[in-house]
Amino acid sequence: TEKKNLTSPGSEKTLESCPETPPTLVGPLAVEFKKQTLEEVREKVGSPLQEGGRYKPPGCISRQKVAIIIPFRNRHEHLIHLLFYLHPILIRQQLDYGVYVINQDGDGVFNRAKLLNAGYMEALKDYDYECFVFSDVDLVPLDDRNLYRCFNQPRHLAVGMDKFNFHLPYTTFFGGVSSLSKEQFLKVNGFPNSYWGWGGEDDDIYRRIIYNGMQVSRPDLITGRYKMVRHQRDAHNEPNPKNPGKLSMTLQTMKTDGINSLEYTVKEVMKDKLYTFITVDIQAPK
Ligand code: UD2
Ligand code: MN
Repeated sequence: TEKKNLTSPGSEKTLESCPETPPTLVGPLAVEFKKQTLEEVREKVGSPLQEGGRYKPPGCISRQKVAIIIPFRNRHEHLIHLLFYLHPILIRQQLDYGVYVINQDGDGVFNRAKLLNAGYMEALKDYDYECFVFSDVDLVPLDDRNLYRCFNQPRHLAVGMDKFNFHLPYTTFFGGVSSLSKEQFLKVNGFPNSYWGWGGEDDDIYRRIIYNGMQVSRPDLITGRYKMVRHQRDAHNEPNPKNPGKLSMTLQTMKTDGINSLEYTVKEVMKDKLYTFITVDIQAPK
């Protein structure tokens, strides 16, 4: 165990690195989506947090600095459910973390992957994050042993969703929740920016990972269970018939379409106790 000496003026304290396996995990969780307000969630789970949805364990030095990136538009009810369950889990996992909700401005076509790229950039303006967990707003983990951190290989966390009968829908599936270290993310040039509307972007980054000589790591099917808040397809996020065909070009396009070609503008940054809410204009087609 590494010992770090923190000698800031006035305090002399030796903090050890947090244990490899967090000691206070409870395993399987009971999750129910009850109606509650953001204010109620702030009161129930907000007290250990710093403004902006930030936390670090008080008694030890966290093993990783993790940014949770959530692509978002008009899903406030889902966000409340997620924050209510996720914060206590991340706290038990002893992470040094921040929660970033990346809100697409306007009502043009939605683009999950481009929002995730913008979230990566914005989180790094805030803090020296070394790991990025990309999570749909509607996916709540059902087991706190599913660690929201980074691994030797890019990780797919949402392996057993209730809507897929707690199984992978197909073996190369990478949707829902995933984590990449900064290094892994840059190696694949991030997500593609050019997948507008629903579908394909998760398969594109899966290919990027494989094409760059990496593999996907996963938790087992018990630890990796998730519950999705049930929903209809949103307006302005129709399945895009152009997206699946783009996958045959990923080997070429990944070099130029990604974090190295990302363009967007920040419209607003709002810090709440439970999250940092960043509204971005990603130049969506109408
Ligand atoms: C699947 C994948 C998802 C992504 C998507 C295809 C699962 C659980 N997840 O999700 O990772 O690959 O297919 O694009 O299988 N969102 C908004 N507002 C909108 C539209 C989308 O906030 O108007 C965000 C939100 O975080 C949502 C995510 O985008 O969870 C994915 O959209 P979805 O939930 O409609 O798609 P779904 O469940 O088929
Ligand atoms: Mn969904």
